Amino acid sequence: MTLLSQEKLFLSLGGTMGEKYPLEAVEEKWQQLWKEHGVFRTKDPQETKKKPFYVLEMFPYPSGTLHMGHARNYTIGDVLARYRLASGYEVLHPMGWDACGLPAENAALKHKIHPKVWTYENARVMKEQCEAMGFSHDWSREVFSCDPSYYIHEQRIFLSFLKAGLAYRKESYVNWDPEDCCVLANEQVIDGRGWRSGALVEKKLLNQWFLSITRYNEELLKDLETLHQWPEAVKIMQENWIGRSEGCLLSFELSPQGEGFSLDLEEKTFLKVFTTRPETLYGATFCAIPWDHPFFKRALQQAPSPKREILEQFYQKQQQHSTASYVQDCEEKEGVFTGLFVLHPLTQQPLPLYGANYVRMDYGSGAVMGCPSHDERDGDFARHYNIPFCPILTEDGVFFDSPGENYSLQAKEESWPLLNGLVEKEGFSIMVEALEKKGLGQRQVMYRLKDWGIGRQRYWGVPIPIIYCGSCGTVPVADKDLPVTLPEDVTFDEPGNPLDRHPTWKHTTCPSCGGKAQRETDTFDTFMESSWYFGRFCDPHNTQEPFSQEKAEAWLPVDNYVGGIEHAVLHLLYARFFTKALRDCGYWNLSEPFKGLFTQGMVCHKTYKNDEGKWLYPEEVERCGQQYQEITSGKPVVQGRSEKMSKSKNNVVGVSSMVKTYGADAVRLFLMSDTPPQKDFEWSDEGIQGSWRYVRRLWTLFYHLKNLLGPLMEEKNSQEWLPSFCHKAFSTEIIKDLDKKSLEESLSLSGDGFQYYGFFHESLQHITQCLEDYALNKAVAHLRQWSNFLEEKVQNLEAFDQKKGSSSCDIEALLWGSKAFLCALSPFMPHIAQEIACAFGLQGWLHEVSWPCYHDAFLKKDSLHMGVQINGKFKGNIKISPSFTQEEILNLLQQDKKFSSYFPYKRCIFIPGRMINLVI
Ligand code: ANZ
Ligand code: ZN
Repeated sequence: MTLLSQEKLFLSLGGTMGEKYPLEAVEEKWQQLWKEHGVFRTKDPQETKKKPFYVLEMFPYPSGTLHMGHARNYTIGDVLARYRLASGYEVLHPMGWDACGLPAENAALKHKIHPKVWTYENARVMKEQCEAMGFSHDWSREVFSCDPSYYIHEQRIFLSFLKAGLAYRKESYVNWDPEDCCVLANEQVIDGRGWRSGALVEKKLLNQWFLSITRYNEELLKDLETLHQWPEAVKIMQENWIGRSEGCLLSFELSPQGEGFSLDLEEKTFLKVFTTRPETLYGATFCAIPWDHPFFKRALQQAPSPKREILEQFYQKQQQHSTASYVQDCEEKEGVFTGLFVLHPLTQQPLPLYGANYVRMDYGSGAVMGCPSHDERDGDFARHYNIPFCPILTEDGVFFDSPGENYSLQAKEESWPLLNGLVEKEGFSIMVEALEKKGLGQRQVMYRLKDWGIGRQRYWGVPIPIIYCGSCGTVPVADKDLPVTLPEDVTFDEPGNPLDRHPTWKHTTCPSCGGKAQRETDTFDTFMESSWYFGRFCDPHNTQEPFSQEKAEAWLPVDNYVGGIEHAVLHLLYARFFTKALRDCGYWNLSEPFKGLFTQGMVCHKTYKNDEGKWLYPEEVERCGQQYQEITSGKPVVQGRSEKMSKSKNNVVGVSSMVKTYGADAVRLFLMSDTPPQKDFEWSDEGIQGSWRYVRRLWTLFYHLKNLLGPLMEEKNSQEWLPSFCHKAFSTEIIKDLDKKSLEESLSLSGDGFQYYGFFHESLQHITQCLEDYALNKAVAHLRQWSNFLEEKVQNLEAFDQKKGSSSCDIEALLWGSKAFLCALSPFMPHIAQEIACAFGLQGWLHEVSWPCYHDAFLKKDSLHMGVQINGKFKGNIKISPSFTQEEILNLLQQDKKFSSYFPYKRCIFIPGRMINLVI
C-alpha cells in the first residue's frame, strides 16, 4: 500500500467527533501515522534553513522494560522537543541504547540466554513502549553501543587517544575474588565479600588501561563556569569530585635509627607529605602512611620479630579490604607503629611513623603529617594510640603567644619563623616561604580526581583493540583490522572472563612482526560508550568516522540534556573530558558537550510490608477502615514510606499497563502535573485517574465547542488554520504599535472579546515562559485554567440560544483561543490534541503549526518593568505602561535621577516590552 499524500490523508481523516473519546483508536492511529510518514525524522543541518536544536535524554540501558522513571525522563524531553519543533527549529531528538554491561551477562547466567539476544530483545520491547508513549524520537538514528558499527569508532578513538599519550597502562589494585578467581566491580563487593562466592575480597595488582583525565583537571574545573544552564548542585558536585586543594608538599627526613633496628640508608631519604595546612607544622607529633606505601614495605622487610609479624598482620588485613574509597572513609581508625621515625623539619625531633588505614596511597603524596590538635582524624587516631597532642592555635585560629607546656615552638635553628600572635592565614605563606627557602617544601596544587581506569575483565563490552607481542610489546590493532569484535560462542557457567578462557579468540598474530601474539581480553568500561554517543547521533550512519565534524558542530552542544542526578559526576565528567580530548585529537572544535542540563527527580510510590517484613504488591493489599490487610490472609499490613519505584520493594507501576488502561496522554499529563520536574514525583492511583478524567473532559469540551462553532468554522477559509492574529483586517505588523485602547477600537472588539484575547495571550505568555524555564508542572496548571475558561464560555454560549447572545467577534475570539489551546496542549498530550485539531479543520500535523505568539497589547498588565542598559550593561529597571513609545520612555529616563546623567546619548536601541539600551 502506498502512502496517501498528506492532503488526501487529512481529508480522509475527516472532522468527525463522537460524544465518547475513542482512546485506543486515536492514540494508535496517530502513532501509526507519525511512524509511516516519518514525521520526526530530522534533516541534516545542511538540508534545512531552520535553526538547529538538540534535545537529548540520557540513553537507557536496555534492562527489560521501560520503568516510570524512564517515562518521566522521556516525557520531559518530548515536551521540550515538541515545543521547539513548533517554534520553528529543526529538532534533533534521537534515541538509542547504552547496551553493554554486566546485567546482560547476569541474565545470560540466570536464564541461559546469550547477552546479545537478551539485549536486542529488551531494546525492541522498550522501543515499542516509547512509541506507545507517543515520543517524538527520530528512530532512523537509533544506535546500539554494543554493535560493531558503533564501537569500531570507539576503538579508533581509543587508538587516537593512545597516540596522543592520553591512554596508558599501569599496575593498579582491583577487587579480586579469590574463590571465583575473577575481578569484581565495586558494586559486586557486598560488605567486603564477593557477591556470588561470598569469599573475602582481596586487593590484587593488575596491569590496567587508563585514560589521562587528570590532564584536564584545570580545564574541567574552569569550564564549569561557562555552563550557565546547568543546575548549581551538579556543578558543585563536579567541583568537589575534581577536588582542587592548594597546599604544600614538604619533606620529613627518615631517621636511620628505628626502634630496635636501624636502616642502612645510603643517602638522606625523605618522606614527602602533602598538607593543606603547613602552618600547623609546629603541632605535628607523628606521621602516617598507608599499608602500600614503600616505607611501610621497608619497615616490614627490615624490622625484627615480633614487630615484623605485627606489621605483616596489618598489611594482610588492609590488603583484604575492597578498593572502594567510601569503605576507607567510614571505617574506624586503625594503625600500627612501624618502628621507624622521621625528623621534624623544624625541631629535628624524631616523630613516630605509623601505618594508618585512613591514609590513602592514591591521594596527595600518600603520606600525612599528623596534627592531633588541629585535625579531627589525626586527633581520633592519636587518642587511640596515645600519641601526644600539641596545640599551637587558639580556637579562633590565632597562634599562641607564649609557649605552653606542649608548645614546641622551639625551633632548632634561629632562622625558622615564629608565628606567635599571627592568624592562621598569615602563617600559611610565612611557613611555605621558609620551607621553600630551605628546600624542604614547595607550594603544590593537588587534585582528588584520579585517572580513569577503563579496563573491565568482562565479556559484554567493547574489546580494547590492543595486541601483546613477546618481541614487540604492546601493539595497537591496525586500522584495517578494526573492529575487533566479540566472539559469540562463549559460556558463562564458569567464573572469570569468558574472553580469557575462549579457546581461540585471544590468539592472533602481531601486526608488527607477524609472530604469535595475544589480544587484550579486557573490555572497556561502559562509561566509554556514553562519553561520545551524543556526537554519533549527529551522523549515525557514517562508516568512515565517528561523525562528520561539520554535522557534529552544527548540532552540538546539546541544548537540552535531560537525565537523572545519579549521573551528576561520573557520566557527565567523562563526557566532558571526552569532548575536550576529541577536540585535542582533531575530531572537532568543541569544548563542552551539554549546554543545558536538566536533572529530573525520581518517581516514587507507596510501599506495603506485612508483619514478617515482606514487601507486598499494592494488588495484594486491601483497605479496611483506617488499616490495611493482606487480601489472602487477612493479616495486618503496614503502609510504608513512599520510595523510589523498585523491583525489590514491589512498588513498581508498569508503564505499559498504565498506557493500556488510561492512554499515553493521561500518563504524560500526570507525570508532568503538580510536581516540579526536578523534584521527586509521587505516583498515585488517584492522580492517574484524575488525569484520565481530564482527558475525557477535554474531549467533551471540544465536542460541545464544535457543535456550537461548527457553522462558523466552515465559513472560515482553511488556508490558515490558526491565523497569526485574530482579525483578518489587521496584520501583526500594524497592531504592533497600537495601545490597548486603539486596539480595542480598531478591532471593534466588544469588551468581552478583548477580555477573551487578554486571557488567551496571557496564558500563552505564561506557558511559553514555563517551557523555557522547565516549569512544566506550572505549564500544565495554566493549560487547565485555560480549558476551564473555555468550558465556562461554552456553557454561557449554550445557555444563550447559540449565537444570539454574543457578538460574532466573541465567537471568533473563542475559536482562536480554542485552537491556540490545542497548540499549547500538543507537546504534553499530542494524540488528543492532534485528533481534535483535525476535527477543527486542521489539515496537517499539529506539531508543525507554529507556536502561537502572544501579543503584549493584549496582556492585561497596566505597567511593566523594563530593563535599562547603558552600553549593553544592565543598569536597572523603570516602570512603564506597555503602550509607551520610545519617546515616552526616553522622557521618563531623563527625569529619573538614576539615568539622567547618561543624557545626551549617541544612539538608542529599543526592544518593545523588553529593554532599552542607550549607547553613550
Ligand atoms: C596536616 C593537617 C593539619 C591537615 C590540619 C589538615 C588539617 P584536602 O583538603 O582534601 O586536599 N591528607 C593528605 N594526603 C592524604 C592522604 N593520602 N590520605 C589521607 N589524608 C591525606 O585534604 C588535605 C589534607 O588531608 C592534608 O592536610 C592532610 O592532612 C590530609 F590541622 O595535613 B593535613
Ligand atoms: Zn611483534
